[in-house]
Amino acid sequence: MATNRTFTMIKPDAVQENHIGGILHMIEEGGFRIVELQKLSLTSERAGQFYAVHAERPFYNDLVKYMSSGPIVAAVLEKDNAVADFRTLIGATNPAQAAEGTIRKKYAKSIEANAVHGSDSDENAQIEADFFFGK
Ligand code: IDP
Ligand code: MG
Repeated sequence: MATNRTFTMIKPDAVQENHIGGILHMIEEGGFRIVELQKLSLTSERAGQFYAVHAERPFYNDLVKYMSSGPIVAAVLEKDNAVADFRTLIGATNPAQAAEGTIRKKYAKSIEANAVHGSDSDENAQIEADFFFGK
């Protein structure tokens, strides 16, 4: 995958509260094209695999429980400089520190239930997109 793609999830809290449309609107308004899109639920096993990089962190078990607590929306997005620009659009991990105009500022409820995921590198964007949409 080239540097013009990133991967996102709309997390269970945001799906539960009917923010799929609002978040996809902000994504499109931000100049991203949605190239893959799927609503699905993660088992705790799959959520654990996705976040395996955080397995040693104190919040890992809660994170896996949360991410498997209800449906999510997974998507692949395309834009020049997609990874960095999408991190800017979503804002800081902790919504208390997220800038005005960001998705997390508007929709996140807590540092855990923070509405959206965004890949942190081109390499991880490819791995994460393949995790959901790979053949
Ligand atoms: P990111 O999603 O902004 O890249 P990461 O540090 O990669 O943040 O953490 C992955 C996810 O784990 C976060 O989006 C959030 O849901 C959760 N998380 C991160 N830090 C904490 C914490 O200190 N307490 C609880 N959950 C956390
Ligand atoms: Mg991360």
